[in-house]
Amino acid sequence: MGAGAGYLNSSSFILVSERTPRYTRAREVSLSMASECRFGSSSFTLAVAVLACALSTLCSGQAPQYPDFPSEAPQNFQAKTDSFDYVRREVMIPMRDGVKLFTVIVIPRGAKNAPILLTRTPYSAHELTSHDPRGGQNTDSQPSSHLASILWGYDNATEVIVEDGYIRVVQDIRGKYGSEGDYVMTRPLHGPQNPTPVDHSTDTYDTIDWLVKNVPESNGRVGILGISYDGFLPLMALVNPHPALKVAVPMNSMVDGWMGDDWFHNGAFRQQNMPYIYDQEGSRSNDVKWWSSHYDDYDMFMQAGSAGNLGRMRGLEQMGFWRKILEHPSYDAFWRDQAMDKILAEQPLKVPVMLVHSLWDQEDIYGPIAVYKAIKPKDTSNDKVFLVMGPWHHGQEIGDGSTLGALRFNSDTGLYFRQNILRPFLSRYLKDNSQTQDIAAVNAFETGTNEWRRLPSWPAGCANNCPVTPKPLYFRTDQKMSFESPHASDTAWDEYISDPAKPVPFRARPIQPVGYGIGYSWADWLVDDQREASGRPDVVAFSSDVLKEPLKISGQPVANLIASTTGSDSDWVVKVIDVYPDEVAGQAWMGGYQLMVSADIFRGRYRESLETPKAIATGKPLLYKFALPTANHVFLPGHRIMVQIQSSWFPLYDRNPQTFIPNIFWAKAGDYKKATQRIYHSPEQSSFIELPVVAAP
Ligand code: PG9
Repeated sequence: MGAGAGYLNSSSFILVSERTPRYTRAREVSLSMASECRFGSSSFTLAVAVLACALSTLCSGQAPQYPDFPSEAPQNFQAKTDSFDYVRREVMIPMRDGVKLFTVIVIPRGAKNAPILLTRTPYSAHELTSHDPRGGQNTDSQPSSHLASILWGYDNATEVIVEDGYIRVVQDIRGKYGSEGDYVMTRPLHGPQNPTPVDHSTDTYDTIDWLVKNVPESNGRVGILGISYDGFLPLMALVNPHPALKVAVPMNSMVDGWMGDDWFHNGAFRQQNMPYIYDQEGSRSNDVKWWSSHYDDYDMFMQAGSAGNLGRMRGLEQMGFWRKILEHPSYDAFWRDQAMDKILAEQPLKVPVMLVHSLWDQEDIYGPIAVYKAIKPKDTSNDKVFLVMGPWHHGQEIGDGSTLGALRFNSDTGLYFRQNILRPFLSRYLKDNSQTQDIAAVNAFETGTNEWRRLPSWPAGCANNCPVTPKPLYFRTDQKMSFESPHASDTAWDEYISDPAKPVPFRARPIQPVGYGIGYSWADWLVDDQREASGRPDVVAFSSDVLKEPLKISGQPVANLIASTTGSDSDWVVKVIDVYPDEVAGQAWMGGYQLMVSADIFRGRYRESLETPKAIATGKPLLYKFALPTANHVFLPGHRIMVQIQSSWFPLYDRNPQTFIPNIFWAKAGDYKKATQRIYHSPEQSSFIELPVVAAP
């Protein structure tokens, strides 16, 4: 269209001219669409033209100048689903405060007296019950007439649910997706952190109450299960549980956001979870998305400086949970009061629970074991608290568990869990007239030998309760390790320079954001080969001699570092590693592999108190003692034990500026300083890792 020529995009008027109420909208459209009424370049001509454009159809009140052409889409489409092997109901279940929660109920066709398996989620009940039979997990996926197909994926131990005839119920928690109400991240129980009378305990109670009264196909027994956030929710269900709740299976539960799950580990902030907060709180349906600005997350976080600054640059302070994180960098009442292990330690034990833990859980490696330690002592009849640990990443137990990264387990450990542990456990508590099933109190996969072990308790070295004894493995001169303590002739320390301008990457660059699905390897990072790190000048690596006998550890290794820094604050990362033989028959890629079996980070300012950070005395050897995640591992003959120490794990964890400042979220460029770090190993100042060594049966 040439300059000066005019045209009217009349379709915008015609479209809305059928019914009177739409005229209002038509007028708005006509004015806002002035740019589409192009008559000339001068503003006066344009104004006149726009007016003419607006009046020509609207003021005449004329009907459209063409025949009626009705929409082909039915007003209320009714799908013909009689051939489906399930019936789907979508309901809004009222809570005690009047808020209604969107709930999908999927019933095997013809079911009678069937138990209910409930999952509550912030991740879309619709999504969790609408998977594509081809394995897709996107909103455009095609539904299926088969229950087994729609329930594929996250949280759904599909074959157990389908083959055992459970009624599947998935509910959006308040404030997310189809549910009404306000969203609060892992909403705490009513109390100091939550002034309302409603929480996940009351919402679960109200939901179960409604379900047993309104789902006539059910036998009135309900089990709750879920992974991660959805694994935190079954823990909440155990607080004042509804009498119809007969069993809970919290898997990879988020339990304590500060000690060692999603937000911090021992005070070091997991900044790669900032996008999670953004997406989760930005909108009800996660439509507001964090954006990518660098292919390598290492560059994105370096460019921003501090996590606080990155949040500010991205508008994250609009999200309430981010503001709470900024205000609570230390282990104060905010975190302590909502730690689920501490809460459940105070509750009577009424409902049988199976806690499921992944030995390489890259998100919630602290929670399940912490809950086990808190509630097992109350299980005096030894029939209410069960523990499963498998060689999995976060949530892998509901998928294929044959491999993890480079590791091969000789069997599908996920399938084994579902068929031989989960299935009989659920059936025992949920089915009418079910036979008592023989389920071990602890089912623990032993990595290294790749065997499942049935154990009476945890930690227990073997079925007969072989003792587990803490045994110090000392750092020695020449970067050696031994069970013999240092000699007077040993050198007194090893040192390295930690430079916040070049933090140690936690995995090979370019570093991906946290993510699952095609192209993402985040889930596997805890089993990445640590060889690259062991060769860096800012990582110190101590190794044992080649083992002649197998050495089994069951439990949590404890780091006892005597270390000094020339800074006034410092992070200490300790990694216990299995070094494979130089060549491995049949698995060439494992030759010389350095596999982390237990590792964590500790922020030095919390050495004396987790609540009140304190500057570190510069240059002074001080003890840093902290427990590492649980392992159940056999170091085989021909392997070596290695321990690596470094002072950054970037960008998963934010950088410690190495200069003490009150709140690291607001560290300025000038606060980040190089420091010389020393690890002591003299007879007087001996650093060691206490290994939970199992005596041979
Ligand atoms: N690890 C995720 C999470 C749990 C709880 C809070 C925030 C994040 C998850 O996988 O659900």
